[in-house]
Amino acid sequence: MSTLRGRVAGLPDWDRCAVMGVVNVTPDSFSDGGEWFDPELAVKHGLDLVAQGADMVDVGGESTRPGASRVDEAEELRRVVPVVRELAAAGVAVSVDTMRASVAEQAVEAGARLVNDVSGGLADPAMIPVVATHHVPLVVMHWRGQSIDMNNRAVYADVVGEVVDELARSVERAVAGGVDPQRIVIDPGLGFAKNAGHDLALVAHLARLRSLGRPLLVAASRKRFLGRVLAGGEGAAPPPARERDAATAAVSAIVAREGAWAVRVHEVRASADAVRVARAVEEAAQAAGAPVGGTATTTGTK
Ligand code: PMM
Repeated sequence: MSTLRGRVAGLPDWDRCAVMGVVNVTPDSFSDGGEWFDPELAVKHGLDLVAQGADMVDVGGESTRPGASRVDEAEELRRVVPVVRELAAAGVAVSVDTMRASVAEQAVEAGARLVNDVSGGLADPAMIPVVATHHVPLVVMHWRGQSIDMNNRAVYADVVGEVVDELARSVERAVAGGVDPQRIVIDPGLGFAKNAGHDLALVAHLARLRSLGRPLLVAASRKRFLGRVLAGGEGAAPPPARERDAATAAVSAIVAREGAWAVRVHEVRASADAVRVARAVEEAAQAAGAPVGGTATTTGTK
């Protein structure tokens, strides 16, 4: 199964789907805006996420919620770099969530081991050269433009096919710019220029994304499509973002079983359990001679 999941050069080889915990050092993220805006609280939160089972911690200083406008560069640097430095010094595998090459570069110099660019290198022409020069792994997410008007770009004839093709082009651009293909992770970008139906279709067809041959990160945590699934009826209000953690863990179990390399989540504990259950089921399925679903008996006890 690890062949399904793949490996990312420069990062540990976890024997299951990895869990990336989110620390948003922002006042306005849709899911946890304001909670970890203070750098000390952000560092403490990152350490708590590791204690709860996170394999990596993703630190971001710019909200990408639909309609968000950009934060300026100096402010993003001020928010992100000190938090990355402290977490990395504490031995945490830190990822930096940024579309800016300058932020990626300073974060890597402060100890970040992975650059998570939701634009897949499209927002800042200097991003690919920075990642290539520093030999760090890069998350290439499917992206069609900045958050301010991305919902207008949620138009697809075949969402899975178009996301696969567009991601393939972003990966080619990164490789042509000198990024080691063995260090590239792909991500369908759930909720980015996508409606709930698009997101569900992508989760349902992860195998087609995996056909690109790169490890896959899935970031469903607390997103709108889960709110829609949980709304419970025509016209009913979706539960708020913070009440979508059980649904998030359900997605973590499903995508781990489908060979995702990692999940990116705000609430770590339940997803850390989910990926371990998925791993145990995977091992049972692989055990010699054991058909999935167990052997048939007529007198089974529970
Ligand atoms: N989504 C958000 C932020 N960063 N990074 C990746 N790779 N994939 C995503 O889908 C993604 C991301 C949305 O904001 P949040 O931090 O509030 O979840």
